[in-house]
Amino acid sequence: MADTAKPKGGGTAKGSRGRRQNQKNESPNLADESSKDLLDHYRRMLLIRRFEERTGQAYTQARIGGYCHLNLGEEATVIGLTSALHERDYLFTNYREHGYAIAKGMSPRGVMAELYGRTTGVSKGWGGSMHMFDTETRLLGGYGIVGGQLPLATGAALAVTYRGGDEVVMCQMGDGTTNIGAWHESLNIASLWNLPIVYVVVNNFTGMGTTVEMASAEPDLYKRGSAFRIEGKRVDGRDVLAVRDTTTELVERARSEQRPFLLEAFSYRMKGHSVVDPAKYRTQEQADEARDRANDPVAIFAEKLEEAGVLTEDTKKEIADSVREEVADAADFAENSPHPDVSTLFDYTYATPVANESKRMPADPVFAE
Ligand SMILES: Cc1ncc(C[n+]2csc(CCOP(=O)(O)OP(=O)(O)O)c2C)c(N)n1
Repeated sequence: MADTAKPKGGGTAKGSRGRRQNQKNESPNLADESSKDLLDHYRRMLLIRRFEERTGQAYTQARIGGYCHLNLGEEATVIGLTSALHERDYLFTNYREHGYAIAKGMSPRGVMAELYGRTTGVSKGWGGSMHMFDTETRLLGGYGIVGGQLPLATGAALAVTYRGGDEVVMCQMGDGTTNIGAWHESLNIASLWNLPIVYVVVNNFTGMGTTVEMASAEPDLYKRGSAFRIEGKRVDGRDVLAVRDTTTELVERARSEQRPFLLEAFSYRMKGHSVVDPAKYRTQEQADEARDRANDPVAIFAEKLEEAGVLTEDTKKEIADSVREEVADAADFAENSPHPDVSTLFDYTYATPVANESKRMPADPVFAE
């Protein structure tokens, strides 16, 4: 088990600061990287940032309904994790998944249209923010039940093994999810049955308003696989290249060794738990830390690229403009797409027809009786 970081301090902000200060990054040397790849990472991180800002705005304008959780502050984690996956690998996430959907290959148009609840959305408008799903890009949801994705992802890894495939399953979750029963059951089975799965805990230090230290007897979350003999690592989730490399190592080991692994990536949640959460439970110190430019993965990476001469002022502007256009186009596309007809409400509930499936609507007489 890699123990490169020793967080100090219990409590709240102190614990998270400890993690940040003690994490030793093995960030790759930029000179060994192709400029094209670096700029591509940067562009995709910026796309998620601007997409999520636009989503927040559209939500407050009542264009988007239901629950809505943003990846703001987690862009390096999202891009680093997904860069390590092959197209054929599967990804399961929690409800905070817009960025993952785009990073795994869904179009911003399809994701935005889903948020708007339109037929052109990736789940035909019936899923919304928490239920992006696409068999083609192999993002198999988006789950609103905390921990709901764990048994499903574990089952997918079993299916891969059963078929003799060489795909790997990645199962993303938040820190709070490591205290859910499904966590223990899933990791136990995955280890017993040698399943090719990487469980990824995105540690933003808070499950809604509850800090990791308040909820977890072992707050070093990457160690929590040890009860199941699952090797774990922690990485600085603000560093896209470090995340990519650590994840690649674990994904490829899962593939070649046919074993489960655990990765903890920490980064800051810039805003509240969901769009409607003003995060008043945070102390001023915690709020400042979350919004500190030194913890902003997009700003960190831009500075790094600028220093290395990879990102010039002109390129930065070009990227910013094209990202702005892409997000505006996605929002226009969503806005101008049709709403689904209510008669199709049950059409996509099951992959195959189910004999006794109820097709009754709440307004049907049978409900009124
Ligand atoms: C089984 C279940 N219990 C409670 C909730 C309500 N809930 C939604 S998100 C959340 C916090 C989860 O935190 P974490 O796993 O750290 O993910 P984060 O939102 O920080 O990304 C809770 C308790 C739920 N959706 N499902």
